[in-house]
Amino acid sequence: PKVTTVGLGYIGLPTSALIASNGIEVFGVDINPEVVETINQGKIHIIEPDLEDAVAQAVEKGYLKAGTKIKAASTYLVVVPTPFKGNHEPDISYVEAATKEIIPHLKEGDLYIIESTSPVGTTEKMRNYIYSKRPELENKIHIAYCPERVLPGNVMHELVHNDRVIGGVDEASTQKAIAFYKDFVKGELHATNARTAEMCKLTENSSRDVQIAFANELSLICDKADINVWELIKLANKHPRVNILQPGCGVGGHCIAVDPYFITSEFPMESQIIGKAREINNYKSFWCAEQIKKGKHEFQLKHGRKPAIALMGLAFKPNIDDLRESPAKYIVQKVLQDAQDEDYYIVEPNVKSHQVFKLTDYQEAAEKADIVVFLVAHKEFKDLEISEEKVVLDFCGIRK
Ligand code: SAJ
Repeated sequence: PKVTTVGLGYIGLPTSALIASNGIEVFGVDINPEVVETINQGKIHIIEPDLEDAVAQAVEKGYLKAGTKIKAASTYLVVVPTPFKGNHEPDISYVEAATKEIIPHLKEGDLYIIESTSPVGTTEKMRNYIYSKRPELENKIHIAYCPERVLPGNVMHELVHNDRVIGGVDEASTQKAIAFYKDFVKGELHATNARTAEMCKLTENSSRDVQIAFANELSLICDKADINVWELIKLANKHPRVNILQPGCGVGGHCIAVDPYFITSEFPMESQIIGKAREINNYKSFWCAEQIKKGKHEFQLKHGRKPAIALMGLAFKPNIDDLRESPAKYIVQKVLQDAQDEDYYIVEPNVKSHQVFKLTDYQEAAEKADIVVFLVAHKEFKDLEISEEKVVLDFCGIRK
């Protein structure tokens, strides 16, 4: 193959399929043999619009193959997860493990790129690691960092059209990596150094986290001040230089709620706002669960019976089926922990069934419940009819 990709997840697989669809031979590596087998059959193990077609075609034409062991290529892409450990410390062990396996295959002129979200300095660390094992290759290979920036649900489009930030450990590496991405990216390719590119990825997601925290903080203030936060934000945004995001039931997903910790863990004294934003967004989920509890008690006091409660939405954001790292799911779990034999209807229209939660159709749930809690602004909930006597707790602004 020309390109070996290590990691066939939410980014690695679409990226491999895209490169292969440009007539470049790609070998994708994943530690999971089931994933490898699925892909070699031209199928996919994740849900992402247009991905299945791209993989099926690339496999059929012979440009994309998968395996569990790395094959020699001229370009290596590291697209493995970088989670955090217990104390919100970034864990780069998958990047290290992938690099370790790539090292024996490297030869003069090769290009090694990390795409995984990484703490500042990771690419330089990997360069030092590579050269410690292969000193004869020093300055004879190219090493760069180029973060992915695609939005789940729109990956196949954004991979092609988004701008990319590309930072090599030296100028030659930057240029070599730019030449590589030019073949399949239509967005602009911006040259920088590796440290800046690493920080840029962390900055993008931290910026969004901070902005959402601002909206969430406003929602808490407005709740006390008896002001409709959605109307407030809409009006404030009429100002030409104000653009406030939407409050919600917390921030989830695998990026925005994670990446800021890659900054705060390394620069705890300096990253005051970034750290506080994480706290506010986490607190918002806790607060929502408390509000549901409060609503439940108030209902019981007023009606002398326990309410039936509909919990609408489990996904980490609207109109997707991804429940991982979801604040809505956290809230549902928390509410169920405190359950005192009320009836609960749990709703997630994007998922057929769930291992833990018994799911109810959204219309049926809204009909049967006394309290309807909107956690995620799924399109199905928008025009749902809810009779007036019901209590509505809208944490995602769908009924605004
Ligand atoms: N959210 C709000 N209010 C808003 C917008 C979002 O509460 O106004 C919440 C969502 O409900 C969700 C979370 O934030 O729980 C994150 O959702 P998102 O749509 O903002 O972002 P992700 O996590 O799906 O993807 C992000 C994107 N980054 C930015 O927009 C800066 C994407 O471009 C990145 O590639 C991706 O992270 C990643 O992989 O890092």
